[in-house]
Amino acid sequence: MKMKNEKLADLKLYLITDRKLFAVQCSMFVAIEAALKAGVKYIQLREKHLPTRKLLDLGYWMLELTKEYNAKLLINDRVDIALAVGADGVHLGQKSLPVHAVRKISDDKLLIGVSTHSVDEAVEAEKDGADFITLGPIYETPSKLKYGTPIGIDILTRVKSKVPIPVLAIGGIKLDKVKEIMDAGADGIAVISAILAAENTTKTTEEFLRLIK
Ligand code: TZP
Repeated sequence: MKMKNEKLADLKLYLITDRKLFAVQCSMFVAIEAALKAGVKYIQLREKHLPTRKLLDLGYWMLELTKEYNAKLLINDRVDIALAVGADGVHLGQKSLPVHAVRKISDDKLLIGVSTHSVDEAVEAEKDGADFITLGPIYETPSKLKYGTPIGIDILTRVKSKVPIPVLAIGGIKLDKVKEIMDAGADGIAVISAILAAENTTKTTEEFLRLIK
């Protein structure tokens, strides 16, 4: 456990995939590779509603890519896929298997992140043994309320005072918000569109990393 948390030191910028932002899948790989080249060290493969075998194939591809850049790959929700492809971890939602059950069936081999949306969920995830959490949506996201009502920035300070594991802010975060989020106590930032839909992926990723430090 201690080893795992030491390794989380470079969990500052967490890039989450969304194939729907791209007309073709290979463009998503190009953007992800550009972000990896620019220094992203944690990627979450979050592709909802893909048939299991397609997701498995995508998992293998993503693992090859992330390994090349010495980055970590977490799979959203699907512990079975994470174990099958040999990913570094799994990212659980509020309706996923709970952390303790994932630790049990994975023989404690996976890094475990949990999506949270309130102080109570954050405290619960930490108690259940999560390695880190995402907290949001902090702001409105491009896809509006699909991710829930924005919870605002002040909650970051409250969660940080109660939860010792890394807390990554998520939801509608663009470069101009990084400073206020880090000032509020976040350990890092999780993004989809700010990087994957950026005109210049490399520059945007580099700028995020610079501002987060
Ligand atoms: N969970 C809370 S907000 C969100 C997720 C997956 C979406 C974040 O996307 P974006 O484009 O960075 O706002």
